[in-house]
Amino acid sequence: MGGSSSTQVTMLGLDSAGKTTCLYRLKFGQYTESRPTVGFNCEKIQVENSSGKTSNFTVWDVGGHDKTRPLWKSYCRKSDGIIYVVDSTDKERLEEAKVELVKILKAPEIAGLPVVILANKQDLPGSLSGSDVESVLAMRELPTSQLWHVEPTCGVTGEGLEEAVEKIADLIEKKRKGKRKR
Ligand code: G3D
Ligand code: MG
Repeated sequence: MGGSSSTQVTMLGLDSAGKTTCLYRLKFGQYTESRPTVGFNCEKIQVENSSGKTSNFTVWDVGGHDKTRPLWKSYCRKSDGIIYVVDSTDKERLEEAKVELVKILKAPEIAGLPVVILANKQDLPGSLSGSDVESVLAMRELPTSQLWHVEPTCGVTGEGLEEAVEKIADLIEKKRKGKRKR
């Protein structure tokens, strides 16, 4: 652990789930941000923790009519894990988020990557709890080989975000160890 190792994490979710807000809250260690000047929503941030381990986050909006799909898929090929952000207050769009998640996890570029779901906007009244989000997204119906975790978060206060980043790092490590054993 630590040293010069770095992980690539792709953050995905429907627009307005809170990806950008969460990213801006992830300020531990060094924090640099760049917004490509291209005409679609892609952000990259590098986060360095106290032990010098860096995590590179690339963030994309996903959705039914998303023309950038081939692009984010090719990013996922270089990724070690996925963070998938949902708006826990928007019950209708949680259905859409589920459909997209199932598609994403089936894509050959992504199949087998660990995923952490951010059940975001926990501060708002009427938001579904982490375990309710887990049921709506039918996480337990995913293949048993899929590593996943649901973390309740608030992008505004930052609650749950460090835990989520630690969790994705854990799952990535678990996946690597599992591969080595085989
Ligand atoms: P996106 O990058 O996934 O598209 P954004 O989403 O980060 O732009 O967030 C969309 C809106 O949701 C923003 O509000 C943002 O402030 C709000 N938001 C994000 N996370 C949370 C949260 O945890 N709690 C609350 N209450 N709001 C959140 P606006 O009003 O700017 O559209
Ligand atoms: Mg955004």
